[in-house]
Amino acid sequence: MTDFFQGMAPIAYEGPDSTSPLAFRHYNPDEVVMGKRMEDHLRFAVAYWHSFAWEGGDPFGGQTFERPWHPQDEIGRAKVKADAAFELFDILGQPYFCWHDADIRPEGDSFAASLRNFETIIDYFEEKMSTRKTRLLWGTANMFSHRRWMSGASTNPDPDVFAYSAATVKTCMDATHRLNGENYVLWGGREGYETLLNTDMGRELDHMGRFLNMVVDYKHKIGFKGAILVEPKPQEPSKHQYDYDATTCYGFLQKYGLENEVKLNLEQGHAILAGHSFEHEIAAATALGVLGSIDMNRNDYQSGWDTDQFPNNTPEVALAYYHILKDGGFTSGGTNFDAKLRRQSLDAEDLVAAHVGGMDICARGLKAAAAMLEDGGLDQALAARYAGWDTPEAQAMLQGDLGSIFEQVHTGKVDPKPQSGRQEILENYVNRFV
Ligand SMILES: [Mn+2]
Repeated sequence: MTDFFQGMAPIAYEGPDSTSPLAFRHYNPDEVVMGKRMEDHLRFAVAYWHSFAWEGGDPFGGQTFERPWHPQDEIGRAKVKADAAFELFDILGQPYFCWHDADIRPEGDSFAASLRNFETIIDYFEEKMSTRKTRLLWGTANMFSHRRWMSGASTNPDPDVFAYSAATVKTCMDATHRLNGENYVLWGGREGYETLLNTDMGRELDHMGRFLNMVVDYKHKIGFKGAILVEPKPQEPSKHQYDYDATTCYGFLQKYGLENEVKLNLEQGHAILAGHSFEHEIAAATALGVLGSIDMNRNDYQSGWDTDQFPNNTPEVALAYYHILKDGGFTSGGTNFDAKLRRQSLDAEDLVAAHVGGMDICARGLKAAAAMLEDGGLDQALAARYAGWDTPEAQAMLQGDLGSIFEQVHTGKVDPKPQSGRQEILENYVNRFV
């Protein structure tokens, strides 16, 4: 036990009228929404990196947080950090957590020394998880922070770094498998480039494709049943990231024969950086059959960089879950809070309140999304808008060719009559639910 959270009690559901700053007003794990418990729909995870590894630095200043596990360079303090993390999990009652190797263990002076530290903490997690409901949503490798990754991991021009990346991912997949993780994620931290003047893009993409094939082969070799997920992001830290957005990733997966093996972990903030909305990315992934999991957060709409704030916008979140529910909901995936405190939010209470608020916003969004689906208004509007395609003539056209279609149009049998897209009416409809 640490005294970091000072014995804070587990957060309770008190209903929408509660005025307590630390109570759930909407997240009621056992409440049934569209035939499924809310906890089983949302599948919340706490992200170790933002909540326990990040020290409050930004590009202009260093650490603002002072935690009992600082400095993070020693295995004893890594265990104190783990103690505090599981205390937060007990307070929130969320079912999952997620980590990078570098979040949970101190870096050693060799690959083998880092691995010993990592395995010590994995043992420690295993012991803690054996007496709790907390499970692992996914594990991943941090292949972007240490200077060895400055020119990329699997796309590095140096084959020694490719080798180091492969060995690192193997250890993280082994640990994820051991902890019964439900997915394994690869975010291409520095898989991209700063300038084409020193970059052979075609060769780097081929290496990244080969690397991901090795990951999939290893998953099958060890019998890992979870999903392999890649996470799109358009820029930052590299000027040009290869995994730009959902459709770019899908094209990459298809080129390297992985579209049936790998799915996507989509993030609200990354969608915004790519010039998309979150629901666009989710709808694109569901249309392509590759929705895996989500990293829930929000970006600042003015600053233009990845601010990783906790979500607080019900309409945005509702439309995201609308597309997730429409796709049948999560299978192995879940809602991971890839979100961090503001650097002035120093207190343990801030960390709890941030998650409580985020979970509540997601619960509100989920309930609104379910209500819209059950009402069916948006589906009816879509069916009406595309009704012309239900005729035998329209279906036959799809089997025809340009010449036969030309004959229909040229003889005057086809005469388009523009119809309203009804956008404002549909926006007003959504506003009834959010
Ligand atoms: Mn993320």
